[in-house]
Amino acid sequence: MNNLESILALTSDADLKQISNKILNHQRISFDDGVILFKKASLAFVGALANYVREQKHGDITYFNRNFHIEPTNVCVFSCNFCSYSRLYAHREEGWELSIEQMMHIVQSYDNKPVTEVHIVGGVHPKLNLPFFLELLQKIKAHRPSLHIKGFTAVELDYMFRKAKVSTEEGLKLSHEAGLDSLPGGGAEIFHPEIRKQICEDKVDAEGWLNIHKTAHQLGMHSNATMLFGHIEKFEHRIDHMDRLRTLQDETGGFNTFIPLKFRNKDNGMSNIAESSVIEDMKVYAISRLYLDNFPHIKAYWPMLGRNNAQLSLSFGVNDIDGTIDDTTKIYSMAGSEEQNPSMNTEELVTLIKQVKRKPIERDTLYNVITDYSNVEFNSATLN
Ligand code: V47
Ligand code: SF4
Repeated sequence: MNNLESILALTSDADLKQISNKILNHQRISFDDGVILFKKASLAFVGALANYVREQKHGDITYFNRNFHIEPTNVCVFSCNFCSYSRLYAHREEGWELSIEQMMHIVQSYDNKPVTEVHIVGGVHPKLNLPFFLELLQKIKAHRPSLHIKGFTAVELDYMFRKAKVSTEEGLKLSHEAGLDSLPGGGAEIFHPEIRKQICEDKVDAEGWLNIHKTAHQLGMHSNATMLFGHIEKFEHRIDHMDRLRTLQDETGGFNTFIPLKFRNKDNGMSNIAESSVIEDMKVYAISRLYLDNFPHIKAYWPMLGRNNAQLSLSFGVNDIDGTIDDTTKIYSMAGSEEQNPSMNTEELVTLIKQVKRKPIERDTLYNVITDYSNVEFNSATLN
């Protein structure tokens, strides 16, 4: 009996047996199945199944990329309760807004480095608008045409397009033409209105978020999707969230990666809520892998999760650990993430992946292989 068979043999629960049979027979699990997994299954059970699916799809491959972040501003017109930024609108003296020149300076600081992607994400500043960002996109592309620009959450885009009085399609076309290559997954939070109105009432709703991604896919752009979990949502809300994504993915096929984001509770309007346990976090990764059968990749965002738990997640359905983020991404450090100044170089990332016996592959944003590091040995590779 292999590891998977022995774990499945341990359960006598008829529901769980039926779900595992579906997965082993490559059948889609239902909404109710997803909820049952959260309610009844042990971590070992969902983990073994998720690892089976992960290895069927990707073997031991674990992807990472070389990217850097630009946060144009931390000032935001919205007031999501879980966000440590939202207070800054009231405390403007703590806020920053970068000019195009300053952002180009950041881009130029990577001129001699082999990065393949810039991830642009920030608050929704009341003054920053579509023409400003179109100019930024054009300047980045003119300076370094091969750099993939993954930028602006659906929340930022929705605000910019409404302010510029352009349709979603028009706005995305203009952005794409100016150099925007793909959309990051932020702003999704929890789609269900029961939860959304309590945690982020004033920003784009589920339909708006999904419509922006759908339109981007129709224009040939890829995107990611996140889910902020571990606060006031119930299991049903998590599955509802994934279900809406699975349905859209059936239609467009434009999503690359699903990124569950663990809620961190430092210094925000939801600090009274305890953070989820590592066991719960791993269950979320595993059940995401099982539910989102049409998503190619599940990503653990290591600056939020910490390095050890990112390693652990590679046995629970995750096959991507983001990139060699090399900056001070304040949205996470301010919310209490493990990593205050997240940065890992390639050697450290490769070591982290090899330590758990997976195969490190550097990818570009669209998952084209750049370098297979399986046989590359670093002399001084140590990780604490
Ligand atoms: O949507 C804000 C999250 C997201 C907190 O597409 C918090 O590759 C936890 O979407 N606790 C933005 N999370 C970041 C994002 C992202 C990150 C990495 C990769 C990609 C990608 C996208 O940050 C927001 C929100 O869900 N966030 N505050 C908090 N207290
Ligand atoms: Fe603004 Fe995003 Fe923070 Fe919400 S999560 S307050 S939209 S920066």
